[in-house]
Amino acid sequence: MADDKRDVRNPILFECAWEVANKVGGIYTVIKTKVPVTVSEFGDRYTLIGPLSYKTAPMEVEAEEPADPHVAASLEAMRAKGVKSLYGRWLIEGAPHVLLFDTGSQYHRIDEWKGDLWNLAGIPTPPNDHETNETIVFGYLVAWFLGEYVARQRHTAVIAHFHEWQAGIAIALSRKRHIDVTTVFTTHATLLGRYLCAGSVDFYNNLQYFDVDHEAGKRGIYHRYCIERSATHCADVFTTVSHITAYEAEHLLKRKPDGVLPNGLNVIKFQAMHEFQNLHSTAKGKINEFVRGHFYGHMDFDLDKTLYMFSAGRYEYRNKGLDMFIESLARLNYRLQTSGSNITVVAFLITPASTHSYTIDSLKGQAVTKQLKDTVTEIQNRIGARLFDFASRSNGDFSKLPSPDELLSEEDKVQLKRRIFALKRNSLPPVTTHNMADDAGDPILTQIRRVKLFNSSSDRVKVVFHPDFLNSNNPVLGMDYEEFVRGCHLGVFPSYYEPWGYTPAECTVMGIPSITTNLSGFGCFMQDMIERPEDEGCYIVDRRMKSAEDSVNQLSDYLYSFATKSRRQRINQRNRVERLSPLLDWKNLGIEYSKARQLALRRAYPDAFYPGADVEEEFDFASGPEKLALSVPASPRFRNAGFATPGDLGTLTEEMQSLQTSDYRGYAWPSHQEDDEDSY
Ligand code: U2F
Ligand code: UDP
Ligand code: G6P
Repeated sequence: MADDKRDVRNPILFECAWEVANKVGGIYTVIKTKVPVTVSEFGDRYTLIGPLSYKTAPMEVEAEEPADPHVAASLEAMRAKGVKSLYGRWLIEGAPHVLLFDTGSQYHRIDEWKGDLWNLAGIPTPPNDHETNETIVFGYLVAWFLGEYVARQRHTAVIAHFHEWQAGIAIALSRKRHIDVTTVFTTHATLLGRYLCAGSVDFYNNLQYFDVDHEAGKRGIYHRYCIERSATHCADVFTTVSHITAYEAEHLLKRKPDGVLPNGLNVIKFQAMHEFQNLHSTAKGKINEFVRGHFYGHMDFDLDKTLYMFSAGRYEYRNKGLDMFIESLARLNYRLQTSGSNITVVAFLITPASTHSYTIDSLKGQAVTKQLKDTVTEIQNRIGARLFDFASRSNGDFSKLPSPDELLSEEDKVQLKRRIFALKRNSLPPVTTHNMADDAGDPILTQIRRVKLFNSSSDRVKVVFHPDFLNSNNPVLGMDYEEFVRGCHLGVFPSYYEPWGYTPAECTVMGIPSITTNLSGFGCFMQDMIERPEDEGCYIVDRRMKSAEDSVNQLSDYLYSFATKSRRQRINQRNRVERLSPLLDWKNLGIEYSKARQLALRRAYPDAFYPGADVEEEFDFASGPEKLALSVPASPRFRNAGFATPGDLGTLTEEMQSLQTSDYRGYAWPSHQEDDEDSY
């Protein structure tokens, strides 16, 4: 229940997620990278709330006493009832306040709380779903804390922002218990969307026809779905990370999101404009070394005419479009072969699968090339010593200079021959670097076998499947992911289900061109923001209106035209891509979060915002986080003449200008526009 006496001008913000100081997946990246802009807006009025993991917390958090006496008193009251928590600073850029609850300290109350959840919200919970049990205990602790806090601190408005269903229980509880906070719920995908897409359904054409309860029940996730749906409906403001997920949420969670909060990154600006080009060149050198080792005995291609393409992410074969990538590589191979091209493409697939460590062959490849390199260095040193000796004893007589034969000793030749001999092998360079747990059934390997991309000499497209995330300590391809991306020429992410997709966004800020689809949040975002994304090195495959066959052809065309670019064109394209970075910078995207919070305040405390109220002037949305500086050269052509933030696409801004609290009117799905209007 809103207490109208609360001051809405400098609100307190609690942001709550399962991945606060606890890395599981993409939400951690979202929250961690967003902290600096949120801290610059809220300062000490900002606290993140997450679960306490005794394993990782000591590395992530420095304990501290709360400066806010109401937080201290609330935690003390909870401690008296046995709740364990850790309050301190999260040791990341921005050093925000963080509050972590130990769910284990209250696990004994799980049955009581499950009963309460059933009575309050009709949400059933099975006994053995550990993740849901954790979610319930965590949700009850967060709601308990919020209740304690607002009972003590009665003068300032409190915004509680929650991410994903795992943090969602506290939203329903806050509403049912009339806790005087205003809530925002952001979903980064929908549970049903993930499950349905991973199967083989025609997801997007059937979105409005799914019997959601039945589908959730069939997959054993009805209770989780209920939690997600209750958070969606109980929140004052409901948002997602992209328009495509907004559309999905509208149909699967049955509430139109109020707006879209795109994911940003912390964009690092180098002192020298072209530093990222130099980084590309150095990192490519390291990939070259790996390739020499992996393809030992078959290095019949010129590394100066070799392009590195890659796809990376969690192993969701169909959702991440790995099926489409491999098929397009086969077509690219054929086209490069028939056109007599001298270009070689090495395509990397970086996605974790179950393995039994590296193959002997891939370790051997790196070892024999390293030995060759060491031998060459030794011989080089010996030649240098001999040359120096000859020259210093020549006494000015040029005829005393040695012939090449005298410089390379017989022993050197034998040693070199031995190393070269070790490079011989009878088998083709392997497709994978690891021994797979399920070699025969693995979807990537099965598809590679089907299209026969076996790394033979005549193949212009070679494939390397690295079934693990990258790490600079690895003995094979020992590079960090970021360095690897910088060294590549093109990232390929033809996703079918991708609420946002950080991988192509990361490519963009590193100045590496990438391919995505119009079914990924990021792809749609770029399409909305730039007039001709493909001219800027941001290629978008149409997987919405085209058949799978046509999409594969479009992807192959993109790959082929990229492979036929000159070095100068590639350098130019990297410059263009890098210039798009401000679009993805939290400094510009953070404002969407501000707008969502403002809307939440308006909905909870409408009287504070009536036209003419003194507070009205204070809320000048234009003075939010720094906007995109449009001193950027004429190209890229940003779509919006004014501020290029997604809010201008008609989401939260529109909502607030009209001072209405009706639902979001985002983009209608082209083919279903009329149906949408009928049903809503
Ligand atoms: C989305 O990426 P996420 O990293 O959140 O995707 P996942 O790591 O798959 O997590 C999705 C949820 O599913 C849960 C997990 C998360 O809450 O706990 N989950 C599970 O139940 N079982 C599993 O085996 C694995 C995960 C999104 F997909 C990206 O496009 C966005 O870029 C990202 C950030 O917005 O959010
Ligand atoms: N990534 C990584 N190491 C790798 C490959 C990928 O850390 O070897 C990271 C990558 O930087 C990105 C994340 O994995 O941040 C994948 O995020 P995305 O949003 O593309 O997909 P999600 O897995 O969240 O669905
Ligand atoms: C960067 C470097 C150049 C190098 C180029 C290679 O731009 O600054 O010195 O020639 O990368 O580009 P490529 O696309 O062939 O890897």
